[in-house]
Amino acid sequence: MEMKEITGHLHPLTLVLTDINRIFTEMGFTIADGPEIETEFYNFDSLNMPEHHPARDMWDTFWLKPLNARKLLRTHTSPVQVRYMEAHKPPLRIIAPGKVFRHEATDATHEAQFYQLEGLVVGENISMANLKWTIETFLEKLFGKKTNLRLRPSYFPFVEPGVEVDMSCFKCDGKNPEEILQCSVCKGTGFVEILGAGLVHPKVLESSGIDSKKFSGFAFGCGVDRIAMLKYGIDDVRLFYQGDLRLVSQF
Ligand code: 2NL
Repeated sequence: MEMKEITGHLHPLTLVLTDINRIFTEMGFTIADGPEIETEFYNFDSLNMPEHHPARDMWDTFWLKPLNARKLLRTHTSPVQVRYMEAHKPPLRIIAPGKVFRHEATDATHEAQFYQLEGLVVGENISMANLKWTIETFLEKLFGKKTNLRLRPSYFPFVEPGVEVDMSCFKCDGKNPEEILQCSVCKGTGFVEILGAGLVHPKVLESSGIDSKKFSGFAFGCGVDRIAMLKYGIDDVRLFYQGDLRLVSQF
């Protein structure tokens, strides 16, 4: 008689989120959470994006009715970190993993609902060096091997300076030119884009009641779905949300 699959499986996003929580807990971070329905203040204003700020257009937002209540589905988990800064004195080390929402069309690399991981460290003399070491250590633990980072200047309204971080490809290592060209993960570049980060903008610290003359901090954000796709070689983000057991039973 044919044996039917009877064992349960954890969803690949659950596997990655569990890994992330374990790694950061080991590094002394606290896991923070907060509401998925947010106010305009926590999702935008407190993050140095007042009304009519052009950078708001970077996030296509689901506004909730009635529109004059100014409530929305959070477009990132940064509001969780803002709420945490309001409620706690530095030094602090937190991550904020959770579901976020974008009002945009779906394709192989975009979903209207997905998971984001944000992280925040605030203390005295926190620098880009602390940011780089923390990201390096996290990625090494997550992908199981040492990676080299490449920081490129970029813009996010809530940090200054802002960077985009690439990691050397965990599949081909970005070393052997022959191998890199055929690599299915980095598509011949030797690096993969993994997250955005920077030093917390003084206005963001001040708006949560932290003295920006005394304290500084770094923050980062990345897509958990994107990390899971890279790690497990999945080419369409929509597969995570279709409930098809043929996907889940492979993990
Ligand atoms: C990206 C970029 C980023 C942050 C997120 C952050 C949060 C607070 C203060 C300052 Cl409370 N910054 N988060 C900073 C830089 C980049 O995410 O591309 N995410 C997918």
